[in-house]
Amino acid sequence: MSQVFSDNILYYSPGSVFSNIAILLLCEKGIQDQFEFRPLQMGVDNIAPWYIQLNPKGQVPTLIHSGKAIPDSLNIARHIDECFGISPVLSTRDTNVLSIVERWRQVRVLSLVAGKKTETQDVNALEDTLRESRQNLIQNIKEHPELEEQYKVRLIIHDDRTKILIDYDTHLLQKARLVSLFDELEFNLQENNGHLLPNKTRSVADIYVTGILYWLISKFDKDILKDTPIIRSYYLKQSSRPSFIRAFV
Ligand SMILES: N[C@@H](CCC(=O)N[C@@H](CS)C(=O)NCC(=O)O)C(=O)O
Repeated sequence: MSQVFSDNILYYSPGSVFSNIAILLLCEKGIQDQFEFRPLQMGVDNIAPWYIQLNPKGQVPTLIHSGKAIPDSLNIARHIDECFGISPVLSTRDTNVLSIVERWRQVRVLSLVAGKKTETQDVNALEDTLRESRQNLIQNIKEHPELEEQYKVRLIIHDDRTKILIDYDTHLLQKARLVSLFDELEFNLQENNGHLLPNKTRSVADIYVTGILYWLISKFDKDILKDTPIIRSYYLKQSSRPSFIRAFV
């Protein structure tokens, strides 16, 4: 893909967890029609110089609003909450809300589906592919010395992603994190009468939890909520909201 200039764009990758969250955010605010949704070819577009300039991490999503690049789903949430004052307000600076968001963002769901799932799993081919894409990044630095700083940021992300994909202990850690998050969520929803927060307000935390549950159900385990009835009923409620239906159905 080559860059075509436009003022309002969402760069995303269909089906990726944080892209889903960005889409859900725009739909929650009812502003999805104001943005052109542009899918990226991952592995190609996201490390191309034009994109690295917009988002040095080379990740999706990136929102372009009035020509300004806003990388990262939480920055996008804050930006649209502040720029589009229309309700619902997503409380993107509330510390209780942010602590839930950060705990859910910490689970590297990629490791659950595409990571090294057993000690003996052969990941040689994957390692070769990842080594090759690292070489491509280094080549990009040589060809675009003016973007060296940005590409160094991408290299760190690349190395972290490699660990997520080929390290068995990382896979076990992510699984354990997910189990403890589910326990905590089931408990909190019960305590708060079906809400994430004691004050029962809806917030950006609901967007993250719903978006991540949706991703886990569609890509990891469709029965993941079978032993957590309170989470299941929370998810059913969230996924029948008009914003969710606009985003994914
Ligand atoms: N903190 C970022 C994380 C974004 C992220 O991890 N994006 C993934 C897809 S869900 C990505 O672009 N991965 C591709 C890559 O790094 O090559 C956010 O919340 O937007």
